[in-house]
Amino acid sequence: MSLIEWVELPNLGDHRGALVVAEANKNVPFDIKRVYYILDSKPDVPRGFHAHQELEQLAFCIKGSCKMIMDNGLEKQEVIISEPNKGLIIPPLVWHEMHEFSEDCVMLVFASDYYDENDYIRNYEEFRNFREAL
Ligand code: T46
Repeated sequence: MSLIEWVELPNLGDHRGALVVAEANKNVPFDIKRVYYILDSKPDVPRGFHAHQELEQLAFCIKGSCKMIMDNGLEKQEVIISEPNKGLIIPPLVWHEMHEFSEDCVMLVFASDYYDENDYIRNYEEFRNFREAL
């Protein structure tokens, strides 16, 4: 599977404006158990710096943009998330970092499970070891 995978949601907008629809197990490729959003971020204050053991996520910038660094331990790529209906899949066991948030950025994330701090690997060395042990 490619490190960078996008999901495009249908925009059913009309002259009144945009209307974007996300449906679990249909255009979102998992059961959505949690939704969170990130806003009021600072351009020079990065976030993330972890991988998940099992959690699957889909992240959109429904307003503004940010740069996402994705690293599976073998390959590292960076992408800009900037379209309200084009989300980036954050699969398990991918170290991810968010940088360069625009002032107006609103990031919306769909997650396949409830919050569980035990699912996070927040140390890069530990992440590398975890991957190598697979
Ligand atoms: C991710 C990236 C894209 C909760 O209590 N419940 C939650 O659902 C979330 C998401 C966070 N928290 C707590 C955990 C921390 O004490 O809120 C605090 C800030 O979370 P964190 O430092 O993990 O935030 P980010 O922006 O570094 O990472 C977040 C998500 O946590 C993470 O799963 O993949 O966004």
